[in-house]
Amino acid sequence: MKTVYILNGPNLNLLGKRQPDIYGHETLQDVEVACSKLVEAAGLSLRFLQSNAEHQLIDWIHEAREGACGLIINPAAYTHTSIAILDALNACDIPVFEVHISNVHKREEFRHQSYVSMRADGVIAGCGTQGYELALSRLIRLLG
Ligand code: CA2
Repeated sequence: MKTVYILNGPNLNLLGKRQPDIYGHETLQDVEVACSKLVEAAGLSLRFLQSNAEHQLIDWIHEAREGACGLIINPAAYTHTSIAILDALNACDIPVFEVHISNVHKREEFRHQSYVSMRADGVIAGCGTQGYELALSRLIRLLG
């Protein structure tokens, strides 16, 4: 069975527990449940992962490169800093989508820069946690 990877960067384990004005009330587990339903309905399997460590995210991107049919990533603050994550994504031939829960373009200037956008096939920002489902439905259509 083909596998979709959804990777989440630092502090996203706090989703739904802090700053609901910016990130909403849904937890990362709620997001995983919603994504699992879409993935299963498409006959695919899901690896939904979160880490606060840059090297762990890079190792998972390498894993996805070998065995996944698509990758969705919310790199969180590494979006704006990590050339290492960009390099890892550039080594992947699968479709890559970048998701941000908040509209980063409406926020501080340092959030306007994304290294990951230089590789992403699509970018979704400001749609709340629904952004993950939007990215997934685009990925599923591309794979169809
Ligand atoms: O909007 C997004 O999804 C971000 O990727 C979230 C990152 C931020 O650094 C990016 O600029 C935009 C922050 C993730 C931290 O998530 C939290 C969630 C709830 C409470 C505290 C942090």
